[in-house]
Parts: sequence; C-alpha cells; structure tokens
Amino acid sequence: MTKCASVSIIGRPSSGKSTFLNSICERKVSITSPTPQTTRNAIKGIYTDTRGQLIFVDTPGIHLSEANLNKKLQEVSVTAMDDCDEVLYMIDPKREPGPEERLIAGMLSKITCPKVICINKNDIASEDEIQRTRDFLEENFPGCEPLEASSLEDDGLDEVLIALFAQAPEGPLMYGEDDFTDQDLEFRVSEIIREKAMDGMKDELPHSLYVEVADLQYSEEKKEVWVRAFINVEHESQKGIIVGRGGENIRRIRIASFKDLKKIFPGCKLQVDLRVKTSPQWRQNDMLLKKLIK
Ligand SMILES: Nc1nc2c(ncn2[C@@H]2O[C@H](COP(=O)(O)OP(=O)(O)OP(=O)(O)O)[C@@H](O)[C@H]2O)c(=O)[nH]1
Ligand SMILES: [Mg+2]
Repeated sequence: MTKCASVSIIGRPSSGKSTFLNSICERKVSITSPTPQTTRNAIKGIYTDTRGQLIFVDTPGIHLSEANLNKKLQEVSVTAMDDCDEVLYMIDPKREPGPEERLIAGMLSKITCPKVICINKNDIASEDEIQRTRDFLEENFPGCEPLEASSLEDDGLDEVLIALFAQAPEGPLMYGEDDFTDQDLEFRVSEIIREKAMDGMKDELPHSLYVEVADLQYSEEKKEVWVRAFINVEHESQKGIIVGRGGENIRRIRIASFKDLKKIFPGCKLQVDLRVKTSPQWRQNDMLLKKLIK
C-alpha cells in the first residue's frame, strides 16, 4: 500500500519554505526571494515516488503584524496548519528565535498531527547558531529530533522525506504521478512576473506589488503564447522605480520573466507585454485581498 499525506510547510518569513518545496519538486513551484513575506498563497507542490505521495502546501511566513495584508496571510497559514496530515516546521538558525518564533512554536505545539522539524540553511549557519536553535526547539518540543538541511543546496532533504513518509498515513495517490502543482497557468505566470519585479527592490516596494494577468492566450496547436500583465504598485513614485531610467528596469523584468515562462511553455513562441499601474492602497482593499490571497 502506498502512503499519501498532505504536509503544510510552516515557519517564519524567509526561513526557506518555498526554496525547500522547489528543491523537492525540482522546479520553480513557488517563487522565492530574500524579502520576507514573499509567498502570499497556500501553494501546492506534489512529490511522488515509489513510497507514495506527499502533497506539500507552502504557506506565507507567519509574521506578527496587524496590517490587513499580514492578517490575511496569517489566516492562510493557520488554515493550512489546521488542515493537513503532517506539518513540516522550517526554522532558520541564522535568526535568533524571538517572539515570532515563540508564537509559531506555541501554535504548533497545540497541533496534534505528526510534525517534522527542519533546521534549514545549515550551509551558512555556525555551530553556535545551530545549537541555539536546537536549545529553543528542545524547550518548546521536548524530546524532538530536529533534522538539519540546506534547501538551497539540496542537502539533507532525503532525510526530511524519509521522516515525513514514516509518519504518513497509508492511502492511494491523490494526484497523478507526474503532477507537481495544482496552480492554474495565470497564477503561475503572475507569480513569476512578481518574483522578477521584486528582484532588487528594497523597503516597501516588494510588498507593494501585485501582478494581474489581464490576458493569457495559449495556443497549443500553434505553439504560441501571448501574455499581457499589469504590475500594480501603490504609489505613483513606485511606478517610476519599476519602469526604471529609460525603461531599463521593466526591460530587465520582462527578460527575466521571459526566461522562466519559457520553462512553463517549452518550445512556444512567447510574447510578454508588461504594463505598470498604480493601485492606491490595494493592501487595504478587502475585496481585492480576498481575490488575491487564498
Ligand atoms: N544559504 C541558504 N539560503 C537559503 C536556504 N533556503 C532558503 N534560502 C534563502 O533564503 C531566502 C528566503 O527563501 P524563501 O524560500 O523565499 O523563504 P520562505 O520561507 O518561503 O519565505 P516567505 O515566503 O517570505 O515566508 C532566499 O534568499 C533563499 O535563497 C538554504 O538552505 N541556505
Ligand atoms: Mg515562501
């Protein structure tokens, strides 16, 4: 009998949850960046081998904040945490465990499903930083046996899979053997463009962006794809930054997006039309947040 489990990946922003998922699925399923709070949705990545299937749900990093967008993001993570067979708790040893980490550990200790704890980024963490993290985990999950890995360098991830499969319930596969995500094409396209638009942006700008695919025409027969997308920012001044001097930055975003989109539409003639738009205070717009964050 095969095993099949849904696994929510939970942790602070930037702990490497999406990087882990991409390494496991061997492709970009969920966008990543050095900016905290990159992931905004519950993103499924499916891993299948002879043991069975693990349906990972990547979640927004849990961050203490009363802002509308953050509260929405937290809701996504809490729902995923409550509604899965197992939890993978991803912790970044480079950051000292503070109130945020304690909040997450507190939430997770109340959850009864099996948990696997992974100390990520062991390629760059010092022994002291790893020990500090182990002490924190022992305090919060007495007797736990955290694993160590580097999601970026794909090191130690097999052990994480072994631990997850060991505690997974038996059951038939929920998805096809070749499936790796359930995201629709428009969403995947918008996320790739968002990743490229976030790249190199500082302060509030990465958080002030959302991407809207206005048109996506895909002809499998003609092997042609046409994308028109709007990069939305909150302020007029941010528009100029995204466009860049002489359109230099928007050109960079287009070229970088193009490269990744080619992987989604291999062998297709691709046309990408990007526009920048101001959408004042979109992060306060509950209707829009409902549509964007799920
Ligand atoms: N050195 C190193 N860097 C890592 C590792 N895992 C992730 N990173 C880096 O950490 C940053 C954040 O990674 P993400 O995967 O986007 O983190 P996340 O937990 O999904 O973050 P949110 O979506 O904001 O919650 C990126 O710059 C990654 O390249 C790792 O194992 N080693
Ligand atoms: Mg993420």
